Amino acid sequence: MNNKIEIYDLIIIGAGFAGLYSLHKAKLQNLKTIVIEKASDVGGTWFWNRYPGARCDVESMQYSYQFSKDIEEQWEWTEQYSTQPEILKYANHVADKLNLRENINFNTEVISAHFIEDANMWKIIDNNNNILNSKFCIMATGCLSKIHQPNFKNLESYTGQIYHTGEWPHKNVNLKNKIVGVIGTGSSAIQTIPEIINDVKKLYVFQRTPHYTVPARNRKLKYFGKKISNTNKSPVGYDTDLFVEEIKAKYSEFRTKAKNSFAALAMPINKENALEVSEDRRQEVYEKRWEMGGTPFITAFLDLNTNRNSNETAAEFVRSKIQSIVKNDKVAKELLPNYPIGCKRLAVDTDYYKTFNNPKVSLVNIKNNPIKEFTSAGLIVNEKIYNLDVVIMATGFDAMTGALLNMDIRGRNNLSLKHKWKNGPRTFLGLTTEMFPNMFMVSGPGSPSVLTNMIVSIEQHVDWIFDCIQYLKANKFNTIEPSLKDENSWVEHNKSVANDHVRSSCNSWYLGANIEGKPKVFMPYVGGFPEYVKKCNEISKNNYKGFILK
Ligand code: NA7
Repeated sequence: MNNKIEIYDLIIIGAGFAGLYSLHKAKLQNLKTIVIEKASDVGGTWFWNRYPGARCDVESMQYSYQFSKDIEEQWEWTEQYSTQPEILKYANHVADKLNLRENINFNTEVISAHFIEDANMWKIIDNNNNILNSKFCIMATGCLSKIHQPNFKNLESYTGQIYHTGEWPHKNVNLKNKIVGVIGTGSSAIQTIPEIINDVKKLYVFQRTPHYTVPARNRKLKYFGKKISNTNKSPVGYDTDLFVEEIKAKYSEFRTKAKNSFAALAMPINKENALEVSEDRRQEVYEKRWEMGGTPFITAFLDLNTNRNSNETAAEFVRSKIQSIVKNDKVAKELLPNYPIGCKRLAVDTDYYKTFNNPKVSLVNIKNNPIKEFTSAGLIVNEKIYNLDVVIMATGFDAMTGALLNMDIRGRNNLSLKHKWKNGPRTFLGLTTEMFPNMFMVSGPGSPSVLTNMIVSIEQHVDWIFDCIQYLKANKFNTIEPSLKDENSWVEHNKSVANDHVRSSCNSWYLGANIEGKPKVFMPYVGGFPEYVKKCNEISKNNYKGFILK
């Protein structure tokens, strides 16, 4: 046991986009800070999710930091939707440019974080038994960072290779001429499957629930190669050529537009309601969105998220597309989702449905006949044995709370976060939780986070946290934590906005429904980014009303 105790102003857990920006802000405020990161390098989700075809579903020109004009100007994205390697390169570029690595402990995992009341300090113990003390603690642990590995019977007896998309190895995985099974058909599987089909000898796709996905229609970004001072062209380029200089010339206007939109994402909005237009008009709009590609499909009409009958028209349109793309009627039928579109996060793909026309692919419906068990050579479904050289688990994450509850976090009175959240997460603004003073979460449950462009949400959270730390210092307060009353009303407000929303109408990871035994609580705030920011700003402007400052 190493008893050396280091004392910091701030400890940040995680070196993904939230951790990196937090560290940058901490350095600007001259706070003695250390970041603890489990991985061997920066990047968070983009460090781990390096499976074939991994790509962001938010446009690159939007999925990037805006706090530094320099970085914004210099960095050159190459595609409309960036690949995982390019995003990781960007994270590395930011870390290098801002000189962040010297304050990051890589290959280190936090085991526990306990608030020591007498000293008003967080005591953190890592996997090397190092003890670190700190006044403030920022959990930049990510929303999709603890993988979900279902506990399949006899999994340990399987002698083939197993890879989880969320912990894909750094070495090249050779799938050439292999018989491969993919378990799960969420976004990760939807990106992986078309990417590996040419290599494999045979691909079995084990599907429990069909997912909706729309074509990305990803393209290379174009460069004029010259600086443009102004332009009238809309920077939202889903259905036009994308010239980077034109976007950059209007970048701040573009970013403001995004921040004022529901998902902190600038995308084309149609103000019509789906059932208030003619059938012809509806089809015309859906066709155009389908051709345009990407998540703007879900903003084809204003009421798709709020009116189930309207939503059904969009769902039916996608079903008809599936049936027209997939040639085998039986397979097409198995691929049809039967719940509201957008309830599970809408995926964007390149040739996903088309891949099912390839004779190498077999779709295995495991809805009513789950995987019974693994054998040494494969797995059994409905008494049929599938021999597999490789199994790809595309089974998702213990989202939003998984990484936090994986650590032994204790607040005042030795209260554990696990205990406090036993019936679901409870936060004030998704930033803080009562009984855990000076502990901040970036994009925590109860904030818009995963329902928005994550980087915009991250910057907003980090800015709010550092304004708060500055305020505490300037006003000589030692601690901040939310009042129980205000936390309760935030939790109730979250519940009420989620109640009738389409997002909470099916079993999704937003609801914790993918993890056995996890309380079913809709975790992200679904009231929209602008509304949320307004609330956060009101609170800070009112001397942190709703918080107890000591
Ligand atoms: P998702 O979207 O949670 O998908 C996981 C998939 O794995 C989904 O199809 C699940 O079926 C399936 N799954 C999970 N557990 C099992 C078991 N026990 N048996 C069979 N199938 C199972 O994770 P992704 O990694 O694809 O995407 C996560 C997010 O990353 C995504 O939303 C984007 O934001 C990026 P189910 O639907 O639960 O029936």
